[in-house]
Amino acid sequence: DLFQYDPERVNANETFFIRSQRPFNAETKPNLLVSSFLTSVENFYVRNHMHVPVVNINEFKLEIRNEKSSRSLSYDDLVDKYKSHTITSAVQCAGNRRAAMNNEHQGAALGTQWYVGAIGNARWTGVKLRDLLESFGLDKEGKHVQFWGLDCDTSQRCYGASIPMEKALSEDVLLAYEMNGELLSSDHGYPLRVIVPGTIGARSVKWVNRIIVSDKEADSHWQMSDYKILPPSIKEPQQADFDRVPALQESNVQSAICSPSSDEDGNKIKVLSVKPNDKDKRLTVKGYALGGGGRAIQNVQISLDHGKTWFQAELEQLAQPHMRAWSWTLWTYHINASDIPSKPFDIVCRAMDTHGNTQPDTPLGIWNVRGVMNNAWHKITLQIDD
Ligand code: MTE
Ligand code: MO
Repeated sequence: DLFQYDPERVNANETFFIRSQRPFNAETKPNLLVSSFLTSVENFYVRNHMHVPVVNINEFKLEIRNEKSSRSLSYDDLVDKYKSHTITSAVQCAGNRRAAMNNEHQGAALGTQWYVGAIGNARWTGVKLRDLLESFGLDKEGKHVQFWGLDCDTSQRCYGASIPMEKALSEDVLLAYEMNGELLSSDHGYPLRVIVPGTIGARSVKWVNRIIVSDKEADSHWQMSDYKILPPSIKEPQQADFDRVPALQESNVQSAICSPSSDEDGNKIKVLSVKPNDKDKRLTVKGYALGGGGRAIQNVQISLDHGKTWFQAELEQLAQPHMRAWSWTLWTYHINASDIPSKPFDIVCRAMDTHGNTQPDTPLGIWNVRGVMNNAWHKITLQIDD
């Protein structure tokens, strides 16, 4: 039983919408996402493609190699010999918001049916990948850096992914051993994981124990035949010529409404009944936004008339260096009671980054059969209780 070392997940049903148990896939309930700027370890979504591997830290070795040479480091070597670096970064699955990509015209978006919670924001501490590559003289030795995890299936195929060397040598790509100041939990990659900020979650390989510098991308399923935007004519992934489509790397501009929300499975919510906050008869709306690729969020806008007119939300964000805005932005907007229709009505949100990139109004124009990179305006439907 490969899953025998999966951790016990206390209160998982209160925290998450659980999409599958084996492997464990669970997204954070929306109201919890906006309850704090940093997502706690307990509340952070989990996306596992296989079981959680068990690691004996005294035997753990990180192998670093190219075609010519191979070296390895113990966990203590890594932690003691290299300078530590901390960043605040969101991690978002490229499949976040996939459920909203299913439509009657183009068909199903295949994969885990995530609502808006396959994202979290944390402080990550570790070693710069650049420092490691430079110390082994591997920084000029290949076009890609591959990461391989300890989670392998019965035929010894392990989770793996790669990023371009240029990204690997950039300031903030980490081999992280801490999340929010604690050692990594087993679901989030103990003892070591990659954090590739600004990039889809799939490249932030957990339980990493092999780093390979190569002129080739990782030949894993997840690099080659998944996490790609297939053309809309492809209705079944089996028909696809994956070699002609590039592997996704950078995230795109994203935002979602997280409060009000319901405890019911987010995907099925049609109308939410809410009471305006009593005192001043306002309705407070909250959510997150993320620029992707290190681009900062410039604004988040709310519309009550499907995008004819917009209101500007207040932003909570970190001061981050130019093109290194890895953290998410949280936002708040108070709707005045006088602006709230009495019948059920929709609220939509959309964000714009500092480059003017913004979100498409519907998923129709970005539909793809694997349902990745859905960043259409997020909409919730509300009914005000009297
Ligand atoms: N790394 C390994 N070894 N195995 C995995 O299944 N899933 C990837 C990535 N790294 C995965 C992995 C995907 S698709 C995502 S979105 C993120 O981890 C999720 O990270 P989290 O579970 O810490 O939120
Ligand atoms: Mo993912």
